[in-house]
Amino acid sequence: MTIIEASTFFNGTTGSLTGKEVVKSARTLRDITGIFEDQKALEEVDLDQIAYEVEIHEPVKGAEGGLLFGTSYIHSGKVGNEYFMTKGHFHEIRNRAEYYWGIKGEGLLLLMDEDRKCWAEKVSEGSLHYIPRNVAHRLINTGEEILTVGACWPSDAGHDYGTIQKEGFSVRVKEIDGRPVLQEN
Ligand code: S6P
Ligand code: ZN
Repeated sequence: MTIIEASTFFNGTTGSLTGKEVVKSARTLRDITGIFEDQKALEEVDLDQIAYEVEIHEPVKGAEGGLLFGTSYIHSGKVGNEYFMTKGHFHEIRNRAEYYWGIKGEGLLLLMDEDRKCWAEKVSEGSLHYIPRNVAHRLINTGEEILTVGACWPSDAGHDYGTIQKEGFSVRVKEIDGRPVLQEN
């Protein structure tokens, strides 16, 4: 019998994942232009800047019964008065839940059920968020530093981006008088 060295590392302070089976991706503003309301404001920003990055420890692909573990880094910024945010998605297998937890920065987790009822939870260092089954989720950086959020979800959950692309969330988060405000979409 042997003792095996760990091959993947998670830095709890920065959220950083390194080592084996870690997959990294990034989305620029150009990749997500459609999610912002103020299309005119998009002409005034650098579309090639990164809106968010994701690191995922992916020991399994799509298999039922597995888990995935990731860190999302949402950059700070706005398009018009709308904050940088993730595309947002339902899980393709709708009944798959997910955990999020705040690691660094300030933001909101916008949630929407299948009846399009929306609510939001404040995300900050140490906050824990249970995303129930059948609930779409989007992270929004309302602060001035990078919003870093951990996640763990079933490996077969998948992403349904199409529904949000078509119908959006029923609520938008905008900065009004220097504060985040929820507005009906
Ligand atoms: C996956 C989990 C996160 C998001 C990430 C980016 O189920 O919820 O890893 O994928 O925060 O967001 P999005 O909406 O672009 O996938
Ligand atoms: Zn998810």
